[in-house]
Amino acid sequence: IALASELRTALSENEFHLVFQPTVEMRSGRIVAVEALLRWRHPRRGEIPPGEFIPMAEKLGLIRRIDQWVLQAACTQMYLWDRAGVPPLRMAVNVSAHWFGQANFVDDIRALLESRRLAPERLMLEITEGAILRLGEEMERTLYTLNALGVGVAIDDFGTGYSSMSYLKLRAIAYLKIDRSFVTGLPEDSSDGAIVEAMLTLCRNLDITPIAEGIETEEQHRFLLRAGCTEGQGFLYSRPVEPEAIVQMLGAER
Ligand code: G
Ligand code: G
Ligand code: MN
Ligand code: NA
Repeated sequence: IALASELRTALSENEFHLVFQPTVEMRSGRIVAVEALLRWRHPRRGEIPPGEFIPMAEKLGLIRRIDQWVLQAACTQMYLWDRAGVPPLRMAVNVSAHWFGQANFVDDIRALLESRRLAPERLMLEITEGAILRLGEEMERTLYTLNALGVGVAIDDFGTGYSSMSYLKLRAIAYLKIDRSFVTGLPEDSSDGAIVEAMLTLCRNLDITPIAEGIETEEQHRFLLRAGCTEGQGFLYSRPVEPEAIVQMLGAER
């Protein structure tokens, strides 16, 4: 309960910051995107992981303001990287169902992109299957409007939610993030192998870009590459890092 009241002031006290985990193109190893991940630096308890405070923020009705802060901070970071000479990357931002489900969600996104003079194609929004399930018809309209705007939508933690696949028929999902729980057992676990191969076939046939998560070993990388996975993320390539590290990784590459 103490932590909950401190979460209320964390925004105004500047206790949040973002780290960025690179996403690579599997064939080349080139960094093509980053995922913004929220961190709470608590003055006494130190770093608190989002797994602990995001559910709390949802219960307290704070999640929308936090998500808006994250999106603004991520867009500002893109602008700063541009100025530092970092080649344009796609920026992935996690969005909760609470905000995604709001009627004016797309207007907020459009206004933010315009204020930072960012091409919509550079932004990707990650939502979970659970969020899709909760939104119903509202979701359909939001997805189509985002598509028209040029902002890509990714399904995060694909295959772990309590959801059907019928939303894929809308043809409005640009990316599927294959959850780490299916990648961990590769290449030995034949169930994980079968599931991942099926997901990759699905992506290929629906024109969706697959992004595998939690890749930690060369063997996992090789399996996924051979099975046709386009993009990957995981400790094998990079942990989530501070913004300056992205400049060091990519600024020098030019
Ligand atoms: O960074 P870490 O692995 O601890 O993230 C744990 C979970 O918290 C991830 O699954 C991610 O989806 C979620 N998360 C991280 N950053 C954000 C954020 O800015 N907004 C929301 N809604 N969720 C986030
Ligand atoms: O739910 P979401 O996929 O948005 O969360 C990403 C989280 O997964 C981040 O908190 C990040 O720290 C974590 N993560 C990223 N890559 C790896 C990995 O290779 N192994 C493990 N164990 N965790 C990872
Ligand atoms: Mn994510
Ligand atoms: Na995920």
